[in-house]
Amino acid sequence: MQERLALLKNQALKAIAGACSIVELEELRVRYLGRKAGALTEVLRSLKDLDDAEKRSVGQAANVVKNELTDAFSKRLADLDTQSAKAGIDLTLPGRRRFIGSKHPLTIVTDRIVDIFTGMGFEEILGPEVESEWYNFEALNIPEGHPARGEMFGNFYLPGGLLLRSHTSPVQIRVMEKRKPPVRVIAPGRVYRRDAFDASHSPAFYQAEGLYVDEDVSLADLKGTLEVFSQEMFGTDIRTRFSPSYFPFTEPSAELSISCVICGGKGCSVCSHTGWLEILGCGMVHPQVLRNVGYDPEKFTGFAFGMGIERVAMIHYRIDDIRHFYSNDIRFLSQFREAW
Ligand code: 2U9
Repeated sequence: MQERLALLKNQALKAIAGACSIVELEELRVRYLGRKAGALTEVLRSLKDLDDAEKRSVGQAANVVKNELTDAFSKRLADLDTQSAKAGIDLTLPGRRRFIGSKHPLTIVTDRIVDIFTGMGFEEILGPEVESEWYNFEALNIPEGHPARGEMFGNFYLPGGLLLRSHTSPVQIRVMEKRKPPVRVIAPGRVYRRDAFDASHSPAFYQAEGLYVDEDVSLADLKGTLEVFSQEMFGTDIRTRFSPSYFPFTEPSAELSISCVICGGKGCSVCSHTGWLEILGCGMVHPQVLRNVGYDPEKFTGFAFGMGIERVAMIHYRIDDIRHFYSNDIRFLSQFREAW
């Protein structure tokens, strides 16, 4: 037994002296001193089979070896540490973080918009990108012959009278057809228009549209909801302004502007020296739209709004060209973090 101990000790000391890394040293420590299957631990465990006198002498010797090895491990560890420090490696530093990718800025902003509205009781809904003329136009009070419906005017028609949706409004029509009020939904998604591809236009872009229909929904509800949205999205220091507008599917209609995030309202090139930035269109749902889905406009009223997500993202992140979003340049895309 004593011989076995001596052999084990010599083997271990040799191995410890030869260990070149902390990982290797730790493997050796487990092999010799490990609680479960360490070689020395096995010796100590086998003591129970010896008679009393042997138990005492071998036990003492084993403990001496254990202390010697423990000492040797600590010394070698300190040596390896010093070596690393001399080589300019600080083992106490946290490891390097790997770049695991980041969300697309439009995803970050879409998620944020949806979060703000779901926080106010809206439900996120999605729908098809290929639509019929009924859902994309007719139901929204955009009649046949209206300039907004033409192929020339900017729609992508497909064979069979279908088209790529030009806004996400058909998603809300589909929900209203299926449900009775109250309906309170937010519909984000991609839409298509035959537009130029320049600094501020793209033939495919993203929108988020909201709709709230119930008894007694008023213009005050619309203003309050969109003012809360503006402050949550752009900060509590911005001011808001509603100005009259026109859309076939809302009456009255309005555009919402915020005080310019660049100049604070003094006037600069970004806000064309007006001090204001338009961020969305909105209005009270046109009674004909309610009738088209079988709602009684004498009983129910509603408000709706729509915004271009790229525009919101460009204002928020101060991006001057919409084409950056689709360039797939990793140097651009990796700059964006969720800041909320
Ligand atoms: C239903 C009824 C009404 C959605 C609305 C706007 C005003 C609007 C534009 C913003 C910038 C489109 O991306 S953009 O070019 N949208 O100004 N959208 S009200 O109105 C609806 C929607 C659905 C059933």
